Amino acid sequence: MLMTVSCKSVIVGTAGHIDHGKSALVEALTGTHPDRLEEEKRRGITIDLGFAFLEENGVHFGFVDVPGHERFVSNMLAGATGIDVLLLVIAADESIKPQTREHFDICRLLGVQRGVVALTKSDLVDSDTLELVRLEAEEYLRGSFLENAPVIPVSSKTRAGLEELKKALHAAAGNATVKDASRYFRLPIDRAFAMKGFGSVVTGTLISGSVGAGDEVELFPDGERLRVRGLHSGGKAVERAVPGQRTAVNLAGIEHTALKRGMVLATPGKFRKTRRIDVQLELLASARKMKQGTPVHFHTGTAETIAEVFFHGPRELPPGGRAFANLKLRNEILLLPGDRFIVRQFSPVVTIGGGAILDPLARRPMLRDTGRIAYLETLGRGNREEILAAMTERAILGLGYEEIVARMAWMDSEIRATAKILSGAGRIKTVSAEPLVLVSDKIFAEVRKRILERVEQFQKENPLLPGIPREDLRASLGKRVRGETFRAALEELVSQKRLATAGELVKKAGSEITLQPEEAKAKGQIEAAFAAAGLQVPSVKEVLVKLAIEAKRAERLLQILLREKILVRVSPELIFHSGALAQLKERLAGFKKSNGERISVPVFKELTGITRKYAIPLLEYLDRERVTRRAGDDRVIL
Ligand SMILES: Nc1nc2c(ncn2[C@@H]2O[C@H](COP(=O)(O)OP(=O)(O)OP(=O)(O)O)[C@@H](O)[C@H]2O)c(=O)[nH]1
Ligand SMILES: [Mg+2]
Repeated sequence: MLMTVSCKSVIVGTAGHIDHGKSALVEALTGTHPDRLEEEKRRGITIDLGFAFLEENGVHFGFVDVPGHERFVSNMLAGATGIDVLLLVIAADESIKPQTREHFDICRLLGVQRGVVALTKSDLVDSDTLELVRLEAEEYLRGSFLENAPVIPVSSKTRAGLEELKKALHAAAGNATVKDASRYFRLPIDRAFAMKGFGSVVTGTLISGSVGAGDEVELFPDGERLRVRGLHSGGKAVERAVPGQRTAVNLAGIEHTALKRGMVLATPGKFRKTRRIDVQLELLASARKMKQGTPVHFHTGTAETIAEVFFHGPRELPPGGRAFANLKLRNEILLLPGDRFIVRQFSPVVTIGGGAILDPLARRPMLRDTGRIAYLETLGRGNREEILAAMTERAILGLGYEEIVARMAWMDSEIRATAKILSGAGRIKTVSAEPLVLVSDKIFAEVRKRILERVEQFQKENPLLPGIPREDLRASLGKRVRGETFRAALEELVSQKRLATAGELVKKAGSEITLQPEEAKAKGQIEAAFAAAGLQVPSVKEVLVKLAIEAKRAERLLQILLREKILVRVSPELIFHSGALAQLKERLAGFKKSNGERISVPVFKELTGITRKYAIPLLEYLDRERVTRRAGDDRVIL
């Protein structure tokens, strides 16, 4: 799909203490007051998220305005997802207050990388106070991602400083990395409602990929597949929405009451919701030390649940510390690597830390999984080759394509290119290209070794059998070896001329059946018995009972003679010597020369001197061999 993006799309999120003038500033910048609710207007505070748009100088700004009240931090968190540029609001008459700090911590933990500081209500203070607040702000932000951010005094009342603020927002927008429209689509839902004449509509900040009218999307965590009926992006109806925009999606086939904040729309059929995640966790310096098993409020995207924290390393995390942790979530959520989250204490409810998802599909930590920390370190470093190598190594059953996508959200080209590099370097083995299945070199070598051992053992135990049936060999390796791995390993052993296959049988290359003296003798006796009988063949049983070896071995010798085509099975009961059959064919050829091509069953019996019991199966055999062809009651000699 071709897309022309005329405008850069950037999400600006406000943050700051209650009553510091965030909403008024958004209105002063965009002309839209973001407070929508009756209660907000009555109380003069923001309760839930508000939105406004501004298109200027080739940049499309989507503003997300958050509430400053400490009771509504969870709403603020839902809005903080997907922020490209932070607009940190500090009122000049109050300076830094608790939610200034909390909101700022949240934005830092969520990985926001740039922003602008607005000193609002500059009309209420004198220039000395303004300078003091500026110094306090700069001091507070030192060492953080806003260390060099512009600090701009503004007044929504007098409009002083607004032009300068806009310039600063443009500069920040210019530096913002564009979210990738070519990746998988994901939209965390922050509102769901019904619109007359349209049906269900959800809104959110499009954080990745793109979505178009007519697309099918998957709703998480419910798993329903829904069709996109129409779209609004940045406040306008569009055919396709690209990331970095506030997006409204009109969905077919679902009641708006079944949709709510915290759910996610995503590319269908790729991802899995999860309840166990491995994360990099950071505890704020202001927090109390965290103990093993601590329950916390867990916020990610627009979702919120409760989590219990289990550390992979030391069982306790000091304030300001970082650790690898396994989180057990109360509700299932869609999470992907790199997603950020915030944790808040139970009581009092304050933000105590946050971090990034490393493995969204983790399991309960197990003591015997000693490689887990090293694996998480690898995930944390983010080198795709190292990650895929480590993932493959940990996948005893082999690693399939779908698993890689669900765990890492990598694109097809990324997966194939990485697998190719690792295969080329001999670090992993691609046992199937379509669908892609990878196994570690170690596991592949192990499977090859076990196959060889099995075949050798089988041939030792069954010297008269030509090989082990492929399916039996496969089954003998157990369920932990997948079909693709088995096939690739067998193929490699055959191409290395260590094993050979004959039809469905697998044997050691170059191996021949070696007979014991008494077996060789018995084999000769069987052949002689059939050779001497000509077309008046004895029953198999009759021949075998006369031998000096037991029935099972005798039966195998018969099989060998059949395989060597010395004997030929003409019907389930009748076996002939190949010499006798060759003679018969010659006699028929002679008959054709002197009597013509037609021969009846009675004449055939006469010619061969055999009874009907033998004549019919023999003729049917000759038909199959295309020596004769049936024509009514007669045969035509071909
Ligand atoms: N004098 C003056 N008053 C302002 C200015 N900006 C906002 N105010 C006033 O300050 C009060 C709070 O402004 P809001 O914009 O609602 O503050 P807020 O940060 O959005 O508050 P919450 O959303 O509840 O956290 C309102 O009465 C505004 O009129 C300003 O620049 N100058
Ligand atoms: Mg407000």
